[in-house]
Amino acid sequence: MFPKIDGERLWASIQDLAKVGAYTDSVSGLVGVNRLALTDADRDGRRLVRGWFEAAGLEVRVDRIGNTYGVRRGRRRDLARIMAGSHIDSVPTGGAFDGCLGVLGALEVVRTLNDAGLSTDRDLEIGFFTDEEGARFGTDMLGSATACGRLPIETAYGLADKDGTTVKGELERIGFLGPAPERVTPPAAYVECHVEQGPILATRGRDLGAVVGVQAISWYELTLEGKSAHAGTTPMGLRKDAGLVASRINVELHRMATSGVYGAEMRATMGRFDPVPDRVNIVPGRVICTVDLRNPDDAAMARAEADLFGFLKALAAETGVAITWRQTAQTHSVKFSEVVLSVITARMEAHGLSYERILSGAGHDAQEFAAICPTAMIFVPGLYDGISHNPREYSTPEACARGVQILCETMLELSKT
Ligand code: HGY
Ligand code: MN
Ligand code: MN
Repeated sequence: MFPKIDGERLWASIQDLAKVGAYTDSVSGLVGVNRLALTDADRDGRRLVRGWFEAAGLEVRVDRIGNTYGVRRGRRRDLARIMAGSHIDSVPTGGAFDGCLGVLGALEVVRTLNDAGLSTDRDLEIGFFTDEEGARFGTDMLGSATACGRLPIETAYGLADKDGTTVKGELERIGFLGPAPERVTPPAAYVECHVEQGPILATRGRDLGAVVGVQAISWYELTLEGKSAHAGTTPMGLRKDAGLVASRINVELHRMATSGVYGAEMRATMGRFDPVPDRVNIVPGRVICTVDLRNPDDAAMARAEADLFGFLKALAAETGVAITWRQTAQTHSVKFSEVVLSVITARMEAHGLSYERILSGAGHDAQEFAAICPTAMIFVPGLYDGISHNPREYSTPEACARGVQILCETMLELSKT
């Protein structure tokens, strides 16, 4: 018999956390969430959730990269623990669910076990990881990649935002540069509950998703150096227009992604496009822009990158605009554990829930844990085509409760010895 999670308490926690960093979106008029990593809003969200961890009787620690964990002791401390978590930092135009459902869902599991007076064989450890989004310091899964050993902490500390402010400086400023070592010992298993952030589950009428893995991700920052010039007096043939070159790169990205040459699932995005001097009557002399490539197939990703580099070199030679680039994030495609997935799907079937085995289009902290322990994820469908990284992000109280009930039961099953 499994305890029933309290869906209303879960929903209330999600809504309470969403108030931290709430903003009214200038485009949609909707209230969204802006808790960009290591800002004051992120600090306030961290303090709130850490307080909830403490109130739930967890042994709380903050590590050297700001990851924050809470441990609920089991009977057999000699055994490896079961972990669950996600992130509470957001993109600047975020919603209430991305990451938060996984952290507050894990907290709801603890609260439920406390209410039921249930103990477990293994320790349960929940947590939130620093800067999963990468939207400020330029690389995603920063905290969990450091915890699991993909990113050296000195590299993480040295990353800086557009203003040159470093990760380390911000951790110190907000009081979340903790003393605990950043590397984790491998847990027995890691499970994460997350909104799907896409249209598949809702379109197919599925209650939940059993996430089989994550596609490859590759981010680049490009610097285009042309020549700023008078928009009225400079003949078209004499220009070195960095803005035009950036636009041609964006068109090429779209052509590549829709060509089918790199597989039907390839996605490419130029999310950042910063022209300088950014004035109506000046030909942009410089543009800093970004490229976000996604592909479920590592080999196809590598081909796309090589072809893109070839395009950039030829474009520079043709236009006289210098193009340099640096990779800011790279994660290969990840397969999750069939053992953990079998527990997740067994619990879904026990509840008569419909589900889809689904590959994640978005990156997640779980993909870092997949490198060190058996890992899998539970997806909860979103409304409005599952839109995310947008204030319209929404899932229902019922769907969130279903996902967290399966998280609870999966953790309890995995905790058994
Ligand atoms: O970019 C991603 O896939 C994630 O939201 N950080
Ligand atoms: Mn997320
Ligand atoms: Mn996200």
